[in-house]
Amino acid sequence: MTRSYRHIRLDVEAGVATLTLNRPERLNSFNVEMHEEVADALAVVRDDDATRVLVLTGAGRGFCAGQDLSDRAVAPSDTPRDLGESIDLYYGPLVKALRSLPKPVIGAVNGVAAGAGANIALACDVVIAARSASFIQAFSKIGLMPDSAGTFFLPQLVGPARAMGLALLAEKLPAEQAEAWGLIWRCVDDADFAATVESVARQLASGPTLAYARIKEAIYSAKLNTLSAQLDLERDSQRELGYSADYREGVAAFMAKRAPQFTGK
Ligand code: LHQ
Repeated sequence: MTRSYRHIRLDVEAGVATLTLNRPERLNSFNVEMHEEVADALAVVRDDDATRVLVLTGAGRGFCAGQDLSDRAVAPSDTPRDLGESIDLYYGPLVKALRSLPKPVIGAVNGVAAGAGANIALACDVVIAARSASFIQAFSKIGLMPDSAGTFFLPQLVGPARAMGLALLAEKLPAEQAEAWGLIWRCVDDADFAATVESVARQLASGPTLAYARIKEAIYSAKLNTLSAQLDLERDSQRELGYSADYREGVAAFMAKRAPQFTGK
């Protein structure tokens, strides 16, 4: 199934939805229309039970250069702009939608990820970057600060010292370094990038989707919870998963020494 949009593509095949940001001439930077299209596509992916993993990627040589700085909605002009509005309406909901999607999201970072584009990549659950890709907290170069939860993700992922350096100095962090610092899951050679993303997507699309949803929820709650609250959350989720068809299948397959056939239910 392919859904037609103007600035993105949504292709769904064998349980894998691929959302491609598709404004390559502007390094897939966001304008209002693209935000609206992405929000629509994410709702489609969320509501379709047959879709069990989302891959977010970019067309052309970039992943996403953040906000389209020429977009009239945010470009500085004689009339003051309320940038908070754009965050309230678009960037915040986008980050929350990716995090709360009850299925795994792969950030397939094919090229440069800058500004909000870098943090949208970090909002994905598993980030795989091509070796030629890079991450730039470009905000301070234009007099802004990281948004799209950059100030939340960065210190958690790489610690406050590196988070601060990345945000203040706005230097390009090559994918290889991003992997070494623990910012992303994996950096792979450009020649292997597409095959690696596809193989991880297929693995996740044939996995226990309900368990993945609970894993996401638990890992993302951990930072804010006490040990006791986290143990309670794990108990409640494990209880729910214990009733799932995939648990039954997983154990049956283990006992029979065969590969499990998970249905995501
Ligand atoms: C672009 C952009 C772009 C428009 C490349 N816009 N055209 C939230 C709330 C509200 C308001 C403000 O922002 C935010 C969040 C944010 O994301 S703020 C941060 C916005 N992003 C940036 O500041 C990054 C700007 N881009 C760059 O620094 C460079 O383009 C990078 C480092 C990403 C890539 O550099 P190069 O590989 O040298 O490519 P390039 O600069 O030549 O870009 C290629 C084309 O894409 C070029 O157009 P042209 O017509 O000259 O070929 C750029 O103008 C265009 N482009 N980013 N964000």
